[in-house]
Amino acid sequence: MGPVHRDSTRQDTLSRMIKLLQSASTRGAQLVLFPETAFTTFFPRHLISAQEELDSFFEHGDDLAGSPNTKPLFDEAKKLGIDISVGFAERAADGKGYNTSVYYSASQGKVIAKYRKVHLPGTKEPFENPDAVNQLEKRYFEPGNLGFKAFRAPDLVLGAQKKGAGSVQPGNGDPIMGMMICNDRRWAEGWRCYGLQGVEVVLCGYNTAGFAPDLWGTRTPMTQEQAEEDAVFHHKLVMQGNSYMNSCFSVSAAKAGLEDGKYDLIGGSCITSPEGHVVAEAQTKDDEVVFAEIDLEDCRQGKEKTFDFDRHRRIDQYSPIALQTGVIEPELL
Ligand code: CDT
Repeated sequence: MGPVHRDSTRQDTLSRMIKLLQSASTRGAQLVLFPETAFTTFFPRHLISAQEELDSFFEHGDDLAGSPNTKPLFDEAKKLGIDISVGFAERAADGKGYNTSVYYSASQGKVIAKYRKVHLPGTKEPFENPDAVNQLEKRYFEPGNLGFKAFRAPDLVLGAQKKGAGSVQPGNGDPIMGMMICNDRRWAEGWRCYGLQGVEVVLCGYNTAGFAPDLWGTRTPMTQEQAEEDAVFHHKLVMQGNSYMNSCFSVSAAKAGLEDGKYDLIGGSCITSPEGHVVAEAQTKDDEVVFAEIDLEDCRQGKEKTFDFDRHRRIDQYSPIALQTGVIEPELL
C-alpha cells in the first residue's frame, strides 16, 4: 500500500484496500496480505496526547469483521472468496493496546487466527531531538501475548495440490500459516517457533522507516538514499534468510512512501520461496498488487533434507536462547 496520512479518512483508506482486493481477485488470488496498521497512518511515530485522536487509530473489541470501520473489507473478501490477513491497532476489552493482525478465512466466513506483535521497537518517550523520527510503539502497545501460534488455512489449496498434501506431516493438505508483524521479522526466534510447527507460509505486514538515524544507528553516516537502500536490503535479507532456514514461503506487505507528507517508508513488499529466492516483488511505493502462484510442495525438500529438524537439531546445545535475554560476554583470558 502507498501511504495513509494522519488526516486520511477511514472511508478513503478502506476504499483503496477494497480496490486492491478486487484487483487481486482479477488475477485469481486466493489470499491477500495487507500491511501493519493498514487502516490508518503508522501513528506510533507521533506523540499523541488527545485521547480522542489516539482512539481513532484503534479498533475496539474483538469483532474486526463486524466493526463499521473495517467490515466492508471482510464482506468483500467473503464475496470474492479470498482469504485476507490484515494488521490493525487493537484495543482489547481490558483497555490494553496491541499491534495486531488477523487472518480471515472466506470459506469459514470468520477470523480464524489472531497474532499480537511480540517485538515492539523504539522507545516509550520521544527523542529529545525534535527532528528525530520516533517509534513510540512501547508507549501505545503491550508486547504480544499470544505467542507464535501456527494455524491451518482451510480450503485454500487448489484441488491438484491438495492431493499431494502440502505438509511434511500427514494432514489434510490445508496449508500451515503463521503471522508476524514488521520488527518481528528480524528475530530468528519467532521464525523458528513457526518452523517447529511445520509452517509453510509466513505472513508479515510492515511499516519500516527509510531514514531514521536515531532509531537505526549506523557506524558511518549515510545519505538518505543509502539508508533507504540498506533498509530494503535488510528487509529482504531477513525474509529470504528465514524463509530458507525454515523451509517456508513468506509474504511481506509494506505500507510505503511518504506518510503524513514527511516520513519516508520503504517499499520492498515481496514473496520469497523456501529456497530463499524472491519470486515476486513490488515495483512501486504506491498501491500495488504483488502476486505469485506458489506450490507448497516446494517446502518439502528443505523440511525433509537440510532442515529436517527432527534429525539434525541439537536442543541440548541451545539453552541460552530461551533462558537469557541480553548478552553475557565470555571473560577475558
Ligand atoms: N513497524 C516496525 O516495527 N518498524 C521497525 C522499525 C524499527 S526502528 C528500530 C522495523 O523493524 O522495520
